[in-house]
Amino acid sequence: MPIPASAPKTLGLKEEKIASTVRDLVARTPIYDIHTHLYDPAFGALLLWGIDELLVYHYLVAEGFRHHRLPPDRFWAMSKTEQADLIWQTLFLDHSPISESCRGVLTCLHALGLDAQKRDLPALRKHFSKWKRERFLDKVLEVSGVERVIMTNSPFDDLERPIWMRGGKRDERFEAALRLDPILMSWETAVPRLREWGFDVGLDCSRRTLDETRRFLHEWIVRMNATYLAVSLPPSFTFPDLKVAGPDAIRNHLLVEAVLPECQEHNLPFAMMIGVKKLVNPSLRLAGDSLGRADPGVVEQLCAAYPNNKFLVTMLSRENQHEMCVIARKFANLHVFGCWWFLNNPSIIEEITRERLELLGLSVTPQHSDARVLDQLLYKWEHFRGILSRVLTEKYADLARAGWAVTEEEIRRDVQDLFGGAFRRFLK
Ligand code: RAT
Ligand code: ZN
Repeated sequence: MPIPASAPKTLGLKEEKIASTVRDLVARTPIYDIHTHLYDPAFGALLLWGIDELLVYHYLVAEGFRHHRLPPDRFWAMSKTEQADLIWQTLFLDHSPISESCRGVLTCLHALGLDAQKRDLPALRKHFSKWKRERFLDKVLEVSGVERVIMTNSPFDDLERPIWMRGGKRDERFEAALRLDPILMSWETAVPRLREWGFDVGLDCSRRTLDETRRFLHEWIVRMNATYLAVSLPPSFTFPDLKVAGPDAIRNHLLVEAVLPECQEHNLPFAMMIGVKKLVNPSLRLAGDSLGRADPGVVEQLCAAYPNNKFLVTMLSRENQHEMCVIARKFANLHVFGCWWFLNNPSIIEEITRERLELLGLSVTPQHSDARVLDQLLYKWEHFRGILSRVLTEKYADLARAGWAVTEEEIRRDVQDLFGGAFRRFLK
């Protein structure tokens, strides 16, 4: 249907201008990347970057095994360079690199002005060896248009913990998210560590244990200046009655009597990343996780039962996305974010982004990068920008046909919301 003659002419953009304006604003609006596995450079070698790290990204490792069929222990015994060589050979030279993770490597190289066309891995390595970490960081943030990133930080990580304990200057572009998997997913492994660090906790759910867990959380929230607390949960995650004993009982006590009160006290959201089946193939290590359909009803229950808490939620199963959107319509204390992990593929991102915009308008954070290697910011966001531009253009064109022509200023505001503005408002 053409735009009706009555559509406001002076105020809004003409249909043919919408696409280029959206593309331009989506390309230029700075991004607040709310979930990554990147580190502030103060964390030294924990901040991964460069071609070999890109090639041994666990998404690619998993794909490599489908072709080379090397026994996993032989693969893990290889050096990082050898692993990268094998993945390059298998996924880029023996076959065309059309999977999203492979294409991602090429987008990164392209964005850095490197010529992958020659298929010369040693030459690519040589190029990366010229960079110093800090300069490379500035370059990647500049080219990717990312202005701030939120890390994933665990006090239980033996490499990370001493750096936090030492303190020191932080790069303001990196914020912390306090990750609680050991506390909520394997309390029996957390207890001895917490005791070793001077917290009087036990395997029970005594008042003392809960208070001491809160004291631990409080210390780390302050130490990290955390932006939110987070956990990744299995598809089986439920929220049974606290009085019912069972394997989930401790988790639920810790959740509602330690984590949620502590979040509330600091006015911080609790992020639940739901749907991971850990290590279905342990021999693949980090690449060995899978997913399962979860029950979004658990989010509904928590949002209703704890109206003074804020919840950030992303779900791993494609089948859970629609239900999640409907739940978010009911609870303003819920903010949906990202196309996580196995969903981070163009066809699925496009579908989910449309679904979210149609059900939730602009009150979502449609994407996060989950980058583990700094360079990946270049591809994860570039690929998303293309999709978002397409979807937004279509939505604004639909509005124009309904007699509502958007202005450039309105598009700018909306894109800012999707790239972090809505999240910032949710935090307040
Ligand atoms: O996407 C990933 O890299 C996964 O391995 C996970 O880290 C996941 O994103 C998570 O945060 O648990
Ligand atoms: Zn992640």
